Amino acid sequence: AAPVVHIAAVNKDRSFDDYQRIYNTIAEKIREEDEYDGYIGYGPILVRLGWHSSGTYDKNDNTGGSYGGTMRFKLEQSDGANNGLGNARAFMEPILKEFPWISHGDLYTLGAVCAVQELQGPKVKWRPGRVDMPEDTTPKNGRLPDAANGADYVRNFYARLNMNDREAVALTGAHCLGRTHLKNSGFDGPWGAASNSFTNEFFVNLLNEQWKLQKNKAGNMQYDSPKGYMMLETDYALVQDPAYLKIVKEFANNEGAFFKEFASCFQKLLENGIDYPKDAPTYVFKTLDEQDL
Ligand code: HIF
Repeated sequence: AAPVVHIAAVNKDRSFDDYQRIYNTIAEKIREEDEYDGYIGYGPILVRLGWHSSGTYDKNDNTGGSYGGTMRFKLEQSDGANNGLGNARAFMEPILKEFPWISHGDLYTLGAVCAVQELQGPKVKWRPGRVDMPEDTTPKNGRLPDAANGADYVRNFYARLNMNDREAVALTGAHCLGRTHLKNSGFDGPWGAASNSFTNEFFVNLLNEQWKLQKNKAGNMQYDSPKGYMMLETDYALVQDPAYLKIVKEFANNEGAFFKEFASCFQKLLENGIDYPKDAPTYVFKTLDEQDL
């Protein structure tokens, strides 16, 4: 079969200001509802919603990905890897009511970009044009990654998303945000101390903490440190593999290099499988701080 083609549909009636308005509405709601998940707030789970909407992509046939907004269907929501994302979708519901013209794919990816930026991460370029597709285009469950795996699995998984080693390591730095929850994934604990601030702490902790592989309360294996931090086996794989380790050391020592690489491969992750016409606009949103809001 011919590969699937997803062409961004640029809505000529909408301008940068319309999307910045949605960005601001999401950012203000993150700031307002700061008590969520033990005062971590909604930023991290919005990053997870945006990436899980995109992470079904398969470069071999161009199926999956964020374009069709199929995360709005039960089939995709019921993938075990998406446990807990109901909270993020519920967060987005009033935003969709207020801006019914935006597609689910555009909204969920814009939410992830907003969260990264509002949590002091790098500016991530964003482009509109995803179109809600019918239910029968929903990818089958099982395309999102399983954390109980080592470096070979990680490399193969990211290759399906068209990501090389440097991109795979940079993306994983997003695990500075948020935490694992026993009731969602069967893992337990945060990756570091500053769970709602986007930094290179993930790489620093990976190199500097005393990690011990042990069974958690749910019977799953994870690395734990005396400070109460955790690493998934797929995270720890980045120090076990020599090619990955070199990049982890670079990002631990150079936050600017991490931010630069993350900004470009996170945009790529959110846009996988979409063809943008030459005249499609690219937006860089202002943070609330930059607007004195
Ligand atoms: Fe995660 N990730 N991720 N992840 N993730 C979890 C939580 C978050 C993987 C597993 C898990 C990426 C890649 C991978 C975030 C962002 C990104 C959880 C815990 C698991 C198990 C969920 C829960 O229990 O609530 C695996 C196996 C990955 C590939 C190897 C991305 C790069 C790091 C692509 C990415 O951006 C964020 C943010 C969270 C925190 C969510 C929260 O509710 O706090």
